[in-house]
Amino acid sequence: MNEEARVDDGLASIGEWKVLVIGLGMTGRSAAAFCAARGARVVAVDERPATSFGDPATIEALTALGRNVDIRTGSGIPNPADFDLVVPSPGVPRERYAGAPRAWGDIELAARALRIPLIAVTGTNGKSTTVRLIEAMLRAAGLRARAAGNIGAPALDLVGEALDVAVLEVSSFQLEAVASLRPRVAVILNVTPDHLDRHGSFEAYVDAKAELLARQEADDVAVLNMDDPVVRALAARTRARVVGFSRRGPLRDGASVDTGRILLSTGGARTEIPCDGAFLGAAGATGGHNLDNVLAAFAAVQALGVDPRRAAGALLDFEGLPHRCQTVAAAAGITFVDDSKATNAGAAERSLESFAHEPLRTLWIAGGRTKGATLGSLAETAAARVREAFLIGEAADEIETGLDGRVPVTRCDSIEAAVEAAGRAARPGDVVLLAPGCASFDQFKNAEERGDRFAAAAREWVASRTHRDSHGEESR
Ligand code: UMA
Ligand code: ADP
Repeated sequence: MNEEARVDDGLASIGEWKVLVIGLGMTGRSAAAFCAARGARVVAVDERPATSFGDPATIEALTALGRNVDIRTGSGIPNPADFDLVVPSPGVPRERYAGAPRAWGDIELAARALRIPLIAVTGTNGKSTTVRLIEAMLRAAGLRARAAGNIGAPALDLVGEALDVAVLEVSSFQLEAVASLRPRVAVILNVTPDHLDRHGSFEAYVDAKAELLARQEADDVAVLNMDDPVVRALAARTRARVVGFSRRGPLRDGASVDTGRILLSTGGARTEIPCDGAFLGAAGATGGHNLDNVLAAFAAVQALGVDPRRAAGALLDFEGLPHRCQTVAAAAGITFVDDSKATNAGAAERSLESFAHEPLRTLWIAGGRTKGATLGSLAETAAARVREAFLIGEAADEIETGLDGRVPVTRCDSIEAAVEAAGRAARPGDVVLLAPGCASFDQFKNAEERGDRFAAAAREWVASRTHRDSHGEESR
C-alpha cells in the first residue's frame, strides 16, 4: 500500500470510532482535541482528581475540550477493549491499556496526519539539543522547520502548520505506542541504561528505541552513532540507508571530525565544514558530547538534501540549551556549572568528562531519584576525576555505596546546602558541577526547578564571597 493511501485510511475512520485518551497532561489534551475535531466520540480519562489540575491554563484547556469530549478525572481507566482506538500518554505504561484493538500515541497520530518529511530523533541523551540544532540548521538553509515532541510541545501541535519539515524528539515511552511511524530520517544518538523501572530491562529499552527504525525503507536514512556499540548494532535492524557519525575516525558514509573540520562523506563525495561556528567551537572545546549532537545534526540535514554549508550558519548563534552543562556563576576562579538535565548515569559521566580537564578539580553534586539503573562506569570516572562528592536526595545511599570509598562524600539535606558545602571546599580553578545522574522528582517539581535552585544558590555564594573579599574578611 502506498504511503498516502495508508495515511488516509487511518485517519478517515477516526470519525466513526470510540476513542479512549489516557492522561490529560499536554499530550492527552492535544490528542483529545485532535480526535474530537475529526468527529470521534472521545472519552478522556486521568487518574488524578480534578482538584489537582490547579493551573488556570490547564483548567481552561480542559474546559475547552469538555464541549466535545467526555472528561473523567480522578477515575479508573475504562476497559480499553470497549474502544476502537486508545491514545495513551507517554507516562502511561503498556500494561494499563492491554487489550486495546489499536494503541496509537500522539507521535503515531502526528506521523499519520503530517504530510511532510519527518526527522525523528531518539537516544538516551542529547535528543533536545540535537532537535533544536536540526531545527536551527534547517531554518538557516531556508526551510520552514519546527521541532516538537518529547522536547515539551506535543507533536500534534504541528498539524495544520505551514511547514516543509517536522523535527520530532521521540522518547522510548512514546515509541511503545507507534504502529506505522516511518521517519524519512531517523537519528539514534546513544543508548545507555535509563528508564529501566518502566521498561523492565535494558533489552526492552533498546527494543523501544529500535522502533524508530523498524518500518524505514531503502529510500529512508538512519543516522546512527558508530562510536556507541549498542547503536551501531541497530544498523542490522533497519532497511534504511545507514549514515554514521563518529568522533573517533573518518567514515565512508557519514559525519566525522578532523583537526578543525567536520567531514561529511556521502556516495564518494566529501564536504568539509570548518569548525569556526561558535557552537561548533564550543562543542569542540568541551571535547565532548555536543560534538556528537552537531555531527548527528549535520548528517540528518544532509540526508534530507540540505546543503550543509548553508545549515552551518545556524551554529554561529546556537548557544546550547539551559540546564545542559551551563555555566551559571563564577568567582575567584571557581566556576559553577548546571547540568541538571543529566538525569542518568550516562549523561553524568559525559559531564564529568567534559568539565574535569584536570583530575580532581571537580566538586560534584549528585543524587535524586534513581530509575532502576546502576552507576556502571560512572563510579570509575568519578573516582578518577572528582575530589569530593556532595550527595542529595533519595539516591545518596546508593551512590555512596557505588563509589565504594573511592571518592570522599559529604551528605547534604538540600541543593542549597550542597552548594554551600562545595563552595567551602572549592579552590581557584575548581568546577562545582551539578550533574545529578538521577531524576529530580524526590525533591523538585522537575529538573528545571532543580537547576534554577542550584543557579540561585551559586549566585548567592558568589555574591557573599565577593562581599567577604571586598571587606577583607576570611573567605573560608
Ligand atoms: N496518568 C494517568 N495514568 C497513568 C499515567 C499518567 O492518569 O498511568 C496521567 C497523570 O495523572 C497526568 C498525565 O497522565 O495528569 C500526564 O501524562 P504524561 O506523564 O504522559 O505527561 P505529558 O504532560 O503528556 O508529557 C509527555 C511527556 N511526559 C513523559 O514522558 C512522562 C513529556 O516528556 C513530553 O514533553 C510531552 O509529553 C510532550 O510530548 C517529559 C519527560 O520527562 C519532559 N520525558 C521523559 C524524558 O525525557 O526522560 C521520557
Ligand atoms: P535529552 O533530550 O535526550 O534528555 P538533552 O539535550 O536535554 O537530551 O541533554 C540531557 C543531558 O544529556 C544533559 O545533561 C546534557 O549535558 C547531556 N547530553 C547532551 N548531549 C549528549 C550526548 N550526545 N551524549 C551524552 N550526553 C549528552
